[in-house]
Amino acid sequence: MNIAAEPYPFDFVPERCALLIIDMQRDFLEPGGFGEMLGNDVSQLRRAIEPNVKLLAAWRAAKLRVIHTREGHLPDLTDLHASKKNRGSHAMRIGDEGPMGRILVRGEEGHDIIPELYPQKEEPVVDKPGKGAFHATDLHDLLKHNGIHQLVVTGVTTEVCVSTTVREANDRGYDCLIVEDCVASYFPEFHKWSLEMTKAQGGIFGWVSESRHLLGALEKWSAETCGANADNADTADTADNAGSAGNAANMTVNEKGESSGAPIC
Ligand code: TIU
Repeated sequence: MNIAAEPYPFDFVPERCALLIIDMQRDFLEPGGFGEMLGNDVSQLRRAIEPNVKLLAAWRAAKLRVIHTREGHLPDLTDLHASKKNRGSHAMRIGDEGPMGRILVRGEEGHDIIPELYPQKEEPVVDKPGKGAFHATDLHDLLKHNGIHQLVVTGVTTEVCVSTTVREANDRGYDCLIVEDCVASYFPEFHKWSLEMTKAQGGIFGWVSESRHLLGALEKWSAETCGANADNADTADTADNAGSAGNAANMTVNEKGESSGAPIC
């Protein structure tokens, strides 16, 4: 299924595609967190919340794979190298006590995902110590085991963790599409140029599109697949249909959140 995108249409294969939501954490989006501590205006990021809420709802309704990431460190900071800890000249550093708990530390309030986009229990959450979601995580294995080779990427910030992750994914063989209105930066110019860089040179790192195109495609996919499922349900007692693999009624999501086949409508 083709989705309008730049530099050219994206060949969306829903059952092979995950929605990867990068670091929509309180530390970055709410006052008092790491983002603000770095001197940034967090309101710049908040415009991406609503489009993400809509896209996530549609993705969930289509029963497709969703993965969330969080940037942060172990409470003893053994996974925080000195270079990251000491960078800049801030009064507060990663691991220090802030208004939402210890800054960018796993298990603290500020480290968690904002309530609007809170993960459901079957949705994996990848905790990452770096900017890229592949560095020092099991994301690549998780995707391989679930048959995923395309990523629709949203989250914050466009030029830091989103862009780093897309570049890592590109080098590992994934086709990535960044959803322009679902990513955001503290710096509008960096956001703009980061997207330009992604799609330059024939899509050197991937594709850029808008959530409305994804929403349309998801609606079409759900209607087609659920239509097929309804047909199967009508004839489910015939020998030809009983137990057939790969049909629309065949999608399962197990307790580990692993899915297979097509959506349950
Ligand atoms: N500072 C900044 O723009 N971003 C980060 O530190 N992390 C993410 O982008 N997630």
